Formats: sequence, C-alpha cells, structure tokens
Amino acid sequence: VRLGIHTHDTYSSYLLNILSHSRSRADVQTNTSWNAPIIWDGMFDPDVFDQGHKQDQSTVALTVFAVGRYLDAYLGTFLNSSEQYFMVGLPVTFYVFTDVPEKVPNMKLAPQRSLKVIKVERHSRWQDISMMRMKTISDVIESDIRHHSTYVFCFDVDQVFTGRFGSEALGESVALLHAHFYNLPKHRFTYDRNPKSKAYMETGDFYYHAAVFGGTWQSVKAMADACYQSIMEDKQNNVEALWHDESHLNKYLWLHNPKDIRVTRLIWAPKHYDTLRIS
Ligand code: 2GW
Ligand code: MN
Repeated sequence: VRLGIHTHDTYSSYLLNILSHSRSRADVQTNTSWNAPIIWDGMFDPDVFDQGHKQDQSTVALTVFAVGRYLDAYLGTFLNSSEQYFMVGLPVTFYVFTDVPEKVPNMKLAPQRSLKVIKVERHSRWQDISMMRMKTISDVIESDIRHHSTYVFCFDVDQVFTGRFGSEALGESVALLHAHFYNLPKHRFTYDRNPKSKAYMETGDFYYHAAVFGGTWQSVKAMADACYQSIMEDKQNNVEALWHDESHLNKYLWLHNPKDIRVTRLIWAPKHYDTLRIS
C-alpha cells in the first residue's frame, strides 16, 4: 500500500482495458485533484497489467547507487529482493553504480534480465553522493538506457522489496508518496523553505519520496536534468536544499503536474472576426 503514481498523457488501449478491471478503495485517496491515479494495493489486477505490458513489449531499467560503505551494507539484499519482486516476467536491466565494481555480488538472474556495473567517483560529501545521482542517471539514460528500455526506475539502495513491485507501476511519470507524510497535513511537509534555493516552495500537493521515482526514459531524463540544473544553480549561490535531491524532486513534480486533458479530439477553429462578422 505505498505506490503513489501519476501518469501524464499517453494511454494505450490496454490501459483502457485495465481501467475496466480496476477496483476502487474507499479508505485512501485514489486520484489527485488533477485526476491522475494514485494506485494502492487491491486496486488493480496484476495479470491484466502484466499481459498488457508483455503485449507492448515494455522493458524496464532499474538504477541503484552503492558507493563506499553502502555497497557491503545494502547492495546484496537490495538486488536479491529486486530479482524476486521487481517487474517479474518483464525484461529488466539493472544498472549498478559504484566506486568498487569488483565488489558487486555475482547474481543469478532470470532469463531476459541482466545487470550492468558502472564505475563512478566517490564524492567526498555524502550530500553530493546523493544529489549527483541526478547527473549520472541523466547521462546513462542518454548513453545506454534509451536504446534498450521503455521505462526507468531509480531507487535508493537502503531498501528491501518484500512484495510485488510490478507493471502496475509503469506510467509516463511515476512517484512515490512518502510513507511518513502521505497522511499528514500539508503544513507538516518538509519542502525546502529557503527562498534562495531553487527547490524553494511555499505549498505543494504531495510530499514525494526520492527513494523511488520512475517513468518513461524521456520523462525521467527531463526530471533528472531539471533537478541537476537546480542543484548546480544552488551550488553557485552557495545554498543547499533541506533534503537535497529530494527537495528538488518535490519542486519539479509540483511544477510538472500531469495535464488533465490527455487527448485533443476537438479543437476550436480559429475565427477571423474581421472577415466573418461584417454586417
Ligand atoms: C548518504 C548519506 C550519508 C552517508 C552516506 C550516504 C551514501 C548514499 C553513501 O555513502 N553511499 C551511497 O551509495 N549512497 C546512495 O545515496 C545510496 O544509493 C543511498 O540509498 C542514496 C541516498 O542516501 P540515503 O539512502 O542514506 O538517504 P536517505 O535514506 O536519508 O534518503 C532520502 O534523502 C536523500 C537526500 O538526503 C535522498 O533524496 C534519498 O533519495 C531520499 O530517500
Ligand atoms: Mn535511503
């Protein structure tokens, strides 16, 4: 019960099919004020989503960073649990970023699933280890992911999958409602409140957890690029957002709400009053 999902404007036919198979829930908010779905356990039929995405030949990339002590502490458990629960049945490429590639555990993966290890520098400040992921994610989408995967999901490594995280989470722009905040009043949200930071925001709609975000590679690249740019502008101005990349992600997702008009079917023709309405 932890997937906050919003979807922009591309819907293929099987999604319409899915909608007719969906069940609602009365105990949680199931759509945003701009009508994007918030998906919770019990609202979807996993088999219908899986079938649709297999038909569409959806492929998924997962990025995760394990730099310094975080490799021994978390990576093995994270990867094993992802192999067990993340997008099972779909082709998945894991992208592991680390400063010590030779220490990445050898994993036996199911068919159509593979793992790529990419060496990154270890930033001396932990804030940079976290924030600079945005740049690396954008670069790897550009150089590799966009040629192989429809969707990309980016995860913190200090997490363990304990249940299905499947194709119901695939959408153009996907974010997770922070488990600590989803039920709290907005004034408790820990957005960045420093007007000098690019992440500054007075109010917003949700508080998202930067430990999970995803979407189509195009959408994730736009998100990562924008966050990275804001992070760098902050550095030039000698400020750092309260929760680092998470603050920038929250600002971006607040500014980039999905549109409520998905398909333009009928538009107003231009009316040339000067020639049409001469009496
Ligand atoms: C991070 C903080 C302090 C000391 C070390 C690190 C660290 C992070 C590290 O030494 N090595 C490393 O690989 N990381 C990566 O950055 C790793 O993937 C980790 O999951 C991620 C974010 O750091 P984490 O998980 O310690 O931060 P949290 O759990 O407090 O996360 C939230 O806030 C962060 C910004 O402060 C990020 O936005 C994160 O996405 C949020 O979940
Ligand atoms: Mn974390």
